[in-house]
Amino acid sequence: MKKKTLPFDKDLFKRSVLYNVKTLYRKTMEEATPQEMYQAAAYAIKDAIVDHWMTTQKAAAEQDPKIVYYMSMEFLMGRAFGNNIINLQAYKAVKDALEELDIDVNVLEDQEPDPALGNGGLGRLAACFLDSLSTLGYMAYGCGIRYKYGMFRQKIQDGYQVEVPDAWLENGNPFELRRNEYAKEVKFGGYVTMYTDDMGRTMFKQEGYQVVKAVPYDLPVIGYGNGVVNTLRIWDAEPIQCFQLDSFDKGDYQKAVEQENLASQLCEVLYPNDNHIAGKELRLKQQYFFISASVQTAVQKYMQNHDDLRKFYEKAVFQLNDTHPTVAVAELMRVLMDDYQFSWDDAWDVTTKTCCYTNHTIMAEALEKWPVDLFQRLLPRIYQIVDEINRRFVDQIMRKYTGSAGIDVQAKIRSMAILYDNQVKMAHLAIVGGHSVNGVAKLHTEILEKRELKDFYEMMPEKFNNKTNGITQRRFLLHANPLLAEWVTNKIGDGWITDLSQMDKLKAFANDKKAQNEFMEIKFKNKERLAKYILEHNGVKVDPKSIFDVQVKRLHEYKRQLLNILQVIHKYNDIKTHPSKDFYPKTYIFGAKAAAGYLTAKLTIKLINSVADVINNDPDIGGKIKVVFIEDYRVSNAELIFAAADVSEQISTASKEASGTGNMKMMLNGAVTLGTLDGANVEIVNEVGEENAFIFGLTSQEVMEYEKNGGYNPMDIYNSDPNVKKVLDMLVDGTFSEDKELFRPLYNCLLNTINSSKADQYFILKDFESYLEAQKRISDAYQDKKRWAKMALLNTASCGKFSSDRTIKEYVDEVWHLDKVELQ
Ligand code: 73E
Repeated sequence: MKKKTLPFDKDLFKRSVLYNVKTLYRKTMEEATPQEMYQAAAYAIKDAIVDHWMTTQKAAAEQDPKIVYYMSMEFLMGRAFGNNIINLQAYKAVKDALEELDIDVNVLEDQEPDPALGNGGLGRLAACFLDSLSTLGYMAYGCGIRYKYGMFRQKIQDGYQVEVPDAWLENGNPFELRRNEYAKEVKFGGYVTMYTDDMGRTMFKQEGYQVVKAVPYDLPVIGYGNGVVNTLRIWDAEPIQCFQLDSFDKGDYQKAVEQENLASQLCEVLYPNDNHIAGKELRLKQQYFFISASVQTAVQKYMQNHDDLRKFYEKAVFQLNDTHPTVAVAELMRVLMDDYQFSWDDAWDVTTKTCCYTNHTIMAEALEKWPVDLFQRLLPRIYQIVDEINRRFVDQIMRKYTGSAGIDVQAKIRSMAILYDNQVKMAHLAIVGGHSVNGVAKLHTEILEKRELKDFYEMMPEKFNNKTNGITQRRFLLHANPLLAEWVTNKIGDGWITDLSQMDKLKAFANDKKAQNEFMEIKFKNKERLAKYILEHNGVKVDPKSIFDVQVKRLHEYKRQLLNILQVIHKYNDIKTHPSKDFYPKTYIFGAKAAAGYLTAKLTIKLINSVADVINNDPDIGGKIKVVFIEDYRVSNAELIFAAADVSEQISTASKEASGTGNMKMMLNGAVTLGTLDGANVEIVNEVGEENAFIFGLTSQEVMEYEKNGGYNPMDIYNSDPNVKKVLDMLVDGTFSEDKELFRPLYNCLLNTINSSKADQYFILKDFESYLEAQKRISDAYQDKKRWAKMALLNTASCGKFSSDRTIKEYVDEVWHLDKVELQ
């Protein structure tokens, strides 16, 4: 039986492109610039999408399925054009049509700015989830912010990172729709007054506030081959026109100006910090802004075709992507009580049944805590509600534990209260205000239950669950690696595109010599493709026959790019002192953005580039190793990099990386993991087998044990291991910089001689020897061509579990309980 594919009218598309070039630019195709052609083609694709979008929304209105609202400060969508035509199953038709117009689809795709409304894993996860929700046929809204400037673009100048604003909207966004009719008002500041309504009830009202208009922009999220189109709704802020102000504000010129300023600042820029919260007032404003607008919309949408708001949770669920959207708990309470006259208990019942929270990190610096006075000043009514939630919760703790033998009730309150030490603890609010708390990998959830959130887990174990992250194979294999995608389809059919567990069938080819050769030949071609990119962008020539050893991710101490580059320095010494020793050539590829104010991270980038300079230009090395730092690592070049990776460096300090998702993307593309037993690496090794991964270093248990006992003394290692001593000394002896002191801060991070308990907090020296040994195993394994091919192939074959489709199914079955929408 031939599978049904979505209809796509190639000729109509062609006509539409020509027409768009004419009406948008008054030009013919010959006159149009590549950017103009991209715009014309994108509008033509949008045309095709809109039909499916309307059909989906109509079916949903009739069938009234439950909807998930995925609330997130970040959606790292990556380019839409290629992905959209893939999911419309129109890639080939569009490619052919464009060819007939003498346009190369790849050139066109490169015209699109990379929408980067996110920092890293957390934002990209949200994007993968939307792709899976549509593909599986569930109704979903992504709710977020339309930042005018997304993640900064990174330039490398003299080895240093320079941040350049990301004006992604400069040429407009052909796929978005401004929906003025759904605009909402969001109120900040002022004070709360009490009044009695006609029914004699005591009511609360915010007055003397500033107000901004939240305007939604809708972006289509297309399911693969099923015609389902969901919506990513991102909010922009606009000033309210003065004549719209209520009577209190009429004529208040000062206030009008303030409101205008507020509106212009709100959505200006994404905070470029990953796994770190700076606690800025504007960030809290951003959070409340998009949450208030989203919550109001969700309630209003429900009320259009239902009358009993007490059953809201039967049709809506809010998934909070980390604590950043947690004000949703209090905002839903506010809307229910203040706008719909709910009692506290009724509102609480609905709210807790609607909200769910995902925890993504245990890094202390990423914990969101707001000073009470700031929170209260900015959100007076919300604060009042949080205060009451806290009062009731503390009561509950006391009722539960007072009189229990051996339990210190005050200690419980200290560890669990939402308001404590003059701070609002957002994670606590999210846990108390919802019915589900999940971690993002087995190990991470275990650490939450046993350590970070132990008291909560003991008090409410039924809320806790694990949802191991996943990635979409549509973007990260079908789009990113067309050669491998085609090969897989030839071997096992195309079922894997919507059911990644079918990759298992590839295991039958693991020992097949021909299959192995084909697989490695594809890897080689992808390495050539990346080598070309590196030559064009870095001016460095790399050998596609060398091992491509890749570490691409945000720069953070816990991710230990420093461990990697120290190992490279060691290898450099090794080759210099033993020039005739057999060594298989390796290319170390780095890509990473550092938060603008994170000095250690920025200095690590400089070090990587300085080491690259020395090694790449040292004739003694003869090209045996090369070091490349890829500028401006982002979703679009990530797709090239993953496809070309032989070795996937996942070397975080065990217990620190909640899950990781780059690890899964590289596995999917046939890279072998060199990693610690951290995050989802543990599950990757479980799936692929220990013999097909290279694991090293302390376990999370061991790390946590050291931490409990105040760390360890790296000086002991420095003094006893001459390799370590040599490498560290080179950081401060001028080898990599004329200014000997330049890298001193990194040296001091490792060997803090003043306060040894602050030295090497990420166990870099502790894991160094074990890491070297794992690198050696990799080099040996690679030289056994057959063994390597089998390993690489088995990695691709074993990645079935790591599809975000699987993750979403688990959320649906165990937490959200959504119904599928059926299209005719
Ligand atoms: O391990 C990753 C995880 O794979 C984790 O560090 C990341 O989330 C990914 C998806 O689950 C993450 N990012 C943040 N917290 N965890 C974060 C925190 C504050 C601001 C921005 C991002």
